[in-house]
Amino acid sequence: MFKTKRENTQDTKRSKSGKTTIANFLSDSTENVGGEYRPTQGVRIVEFETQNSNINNGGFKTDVELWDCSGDLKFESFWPAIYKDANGIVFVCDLSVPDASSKLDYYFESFVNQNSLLSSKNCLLIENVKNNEIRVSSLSNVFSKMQHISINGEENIQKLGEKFNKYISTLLSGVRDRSEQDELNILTIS
Ligand SMILES: Nc1nc2c(ncn2[C@@H]2O[C@H](COP(=O)(O)OP(=O)(O)OP(=O)(O)O)[C@@H](O)[C@H]2O)c(=O)[nH]1
Ligand SMILES: [Mg+2]
Repeated sequence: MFKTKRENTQDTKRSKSGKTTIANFLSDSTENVGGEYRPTQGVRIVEFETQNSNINNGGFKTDVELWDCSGDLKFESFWPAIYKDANGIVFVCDLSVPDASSKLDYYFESFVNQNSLLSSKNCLLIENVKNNEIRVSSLSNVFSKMQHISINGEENIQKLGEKFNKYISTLLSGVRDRSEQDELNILTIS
């Protein structure tokens, strides 16, 4: 979170970790950090094409549908519709917020542990170090072992696109392996 001291009670219920800012950057590569805060109402679907950096994929472009969720628990009833059929989950955190780690654990339990197709291997953690604020929350075991990108909005958000593409490549390989396995299963059954 941003300026903790100035936040009101309503704001502390929200995550404000930078999910929408990052989703906008990934979808159209415009850097607009520090703009006016507009809390996401439930979920917003962003579609874009990414260049695949994995050499095995021959540089093919991949269509990505990114569901940018609100961090506000009042939208929790939306979550099952969000994680259903998801190929991966990207967590965005701001560890300058004291309860960031416990919130992450709760989101992991709610999104990843409820979907049998997901595990921490399909997940990515983006740590948004806004304004170089001090880390006061430490990651639990599951998050400290996860693929991790650390960004400072103003300094290196540009590097995020490249790293995100690598993450998409790993997801794509997993999806392909699963569909090949499904085809084999069908052949075995028939
Ligand atoms: N200075 C700075 N501001 C940022 C950064 N990332 C996000 N912000 C600002 O922080 C506020 C919240 O960012 P959002 O991207 O809307 O946060 P969110 O995680 O989508 O929030 P919810 O939709 O409420 O869950 C906005 O005013 C952003 O402009 C950053 O890296 N640096
Ligand atoms: Mg948002």
